[in-house]
Order: sequence, then structure tokens, then C-alpha cells
Amino acid sequence: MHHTATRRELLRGLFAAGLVLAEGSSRSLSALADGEEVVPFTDFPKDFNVAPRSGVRYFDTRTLESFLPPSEQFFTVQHYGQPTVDSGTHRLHVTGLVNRSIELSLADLKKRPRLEQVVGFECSGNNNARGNPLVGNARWAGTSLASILKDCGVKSLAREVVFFGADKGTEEVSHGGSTQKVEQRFGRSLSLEDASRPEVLLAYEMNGEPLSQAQGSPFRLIVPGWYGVANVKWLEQIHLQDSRFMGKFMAREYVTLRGHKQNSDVVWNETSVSRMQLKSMVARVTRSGSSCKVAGFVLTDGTPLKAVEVSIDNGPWKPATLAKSNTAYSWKLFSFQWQDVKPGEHTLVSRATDVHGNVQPSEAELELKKTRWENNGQYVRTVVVS
Ligand SMILES: Nc1nc2c(c(=O)[nH]1)N[C@H]1C(S)=C(S)[C@@H](COP(=O)(O)O)O[C@H]1N2
Ligand SMILES: [Mo]
Repeated sequence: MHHTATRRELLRGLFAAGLVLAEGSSRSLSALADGEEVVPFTDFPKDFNVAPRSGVRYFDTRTLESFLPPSEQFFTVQHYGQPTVDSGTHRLHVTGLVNRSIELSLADLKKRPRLEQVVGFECSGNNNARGNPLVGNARWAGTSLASILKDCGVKSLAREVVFFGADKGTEEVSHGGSTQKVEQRFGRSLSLEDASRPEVLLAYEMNGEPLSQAQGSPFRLIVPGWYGVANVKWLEQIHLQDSRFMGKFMAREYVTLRGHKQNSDVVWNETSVSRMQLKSMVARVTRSGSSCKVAGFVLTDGTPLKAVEVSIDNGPWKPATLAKSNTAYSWKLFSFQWQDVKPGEHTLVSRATDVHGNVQPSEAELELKKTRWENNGQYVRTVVVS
């Protein structure tokens, strides 16, 4: 009885969220074994909506079940709306400090060696209090950026590789007391060294399908191990230059202000959002009788993990099990068996540790991080077990 009611409630919740797609719903439901039920979080935002505004899609972390969730659930954000790019006529221009400037069509990219990899990332604006809805994991296919740069012949003066999308916005730019309005494209950059990593992709497929408009059709940059902002969608131009690119989303937005204690002083540093900070969270709890399965995910910059641990009701940290499917740049699923669960309210928190001994900080330890970006604090969840 109880089981049926829970399934019905879950289905109603999915309907309310506009999420009932034949495949998605059957998957969510079939993932619950007989007699297993979802334990609700009491910390989760009450007004959670998977489509909070036009063009934005949240991933409901409570539905975390599979390593590769359906593509329609991949989170979506952008700053200037989603441009419509004609995949037949669109060209990628490679310009600047190269021996040969080139133009590439989607068909040209597809003729090059195919590279596939699972990459997960979050928006660096993700936030525990809002349930970290800007996160996704997918299998991307495309071709290596490094080999294209090589074919263009990078000049020895080149230091920086700038990536522009087809999307534009008008921004006020203030320098030395004068303000101008300038229409510009979304742009982000990588050092030539970072751009030359063999795993950096120009991706034209996600989960075996052509990229959707929301995810950057016809192709986008995928920088494994970096925050979402690096993965420029609707890629239109790659420009090599000898100086740092200081566009809005490198140097004004997506800048983290962090203090470091030095004796009795605090040294303040501002850095552009880049590699993902070590982070984990408990996303879903299900119960069968008196035992619960606690499931969650870890994000890293590709540095291997040493451990993921879970603490219940402020008890000792106990090791969780990492899933076999995890790869270097995917999100890493973990699970933990919580035995002899008593009815009532409980707290659950996870923390990740990498092979260098870096430990995911508590929220309190992030006190000297003053801007909202890169929030990788431990996320203390509360659940009520009936
Ligand atoms: N062209 C373009 N690319 C962009 C953005 C943008 O506004 N324009 N936003 C970035 C940010 S901030 C994030 S978090 C990711 C989100 O990618 P997704 O919508 O595929 O999840 O795209 C990045 N790429
Ligand atoms: Mo973002």
C-alpha cells in the first residue's frame, strides 16, 4: 500500500515538474525496487521548479539514479539567450596568431578523428541552499581542439586562446571613468597550454545525438574538469593572441574573491573561475525496511579521488563506495548503506578527499571566499524517515 502511494506521489511530482517523458518516468519508477521508497529531504527548496525561467533548466538532484541521465534533464544556462545557429551554413573561424586562418563547417569537424568521453560539470554559481540544480553528466563526442590548432600552425608568440559563441549582448564597459555600451559575443579563454590538452573537445554530439540548441548546437567547447562557464556553446570563433583575454566572463563575472590567512593577515586574491573544486553531495536517499541507500555524486578537476565518506547525525566519517562506471572527468556516483535507521529526522553529509589529501571543506571553512562562485562546501542534508 505504502509503496504504491509513494510511487503515485512521485509520479504526481514529476507531472507537476513537467518531467513526464515516457522514458524518464519509467526509468525513475523502475529504479525503485519492490518495497523501496524515496526518503524526502526537508532541506530542499520548497519552490523548486526544473524550468525556473525561459531557457533555463534545472537538474533535480533528487532524481539522481543513473550515470547518464536522459539528455532532456541536462541543466541549461546562458547569459544572452539561445541563438539559433544554422548547422548547415555555420562556420567556425580560427584566427589570430596562426600561420593559416581557417574556416570549419560541422561536416569538416565530423571528418576529423572522433573523440568520445564522459564529462560532467556544474555551473560555478551552483549553491547548496538551492539544491545545486546546475549540474549534468553526459557522453560527448567531437574532435580534438589540439589537432586543429596544430593544423593551423600556432605562432610562437601565441599565449592565449579565446573562444567566442554566436550569442551576443550589449554590455556597459567602464574603463578609466568612461563608460561605453558595446555589443559583444559571449567569450571565454584558455591559456594555450590548457587549450592544448588532448582531452579538450569541440563537441557536436551529446549522448549519441546531435547537440540540441540548448546545449550549443551545432558544436561547443568541452573542457574536461572545468566549471560550466568554460564550455562555450554555439562556438563561432577561436582567436589566438599574445595577451590575456579580459572579457566580462573572465575578468568581471566569474571571478572568485578569496582570502588566505598569512600569520595574522589575510591576503586577498581574485581569480577567474577555472578548474572545478573538489565537491560532493548526497542527492538521494531511498529506504527498504530499516536500511537506507544514500546516493550522491562527486565533481573533481580530474585529480583522482582517495575517498568519499558519509557522516550521519554528526557521527564518524564512514567510507562510501564509488561506482564502477565513473571515469576521470565524469561526475562520480557513490553510494552508502545506512543500516538500522530509526524513524525521525536525521542529518547526512558527504565529503570527498583527493589523492593529494585535499579535503572538501565545510561551509564554515569557506568563510574567506567572498563571492558566490565555486561553492564546494559540504552540503548538510536533513531527511525525515517515517
Ligand atoms: N556561448 C555561450 N556559452 C556558454 C554560456 C553562454 O552564456 N554563452 N554560458 C556558460 C555557462 S555559465 C555554463 S554554466 C554552461 C552551461 O552549459 P549547459 O547549458 O550546456 O549546461 O555554458 C557555458 N557556455
Ligand atoms: Mo555558469
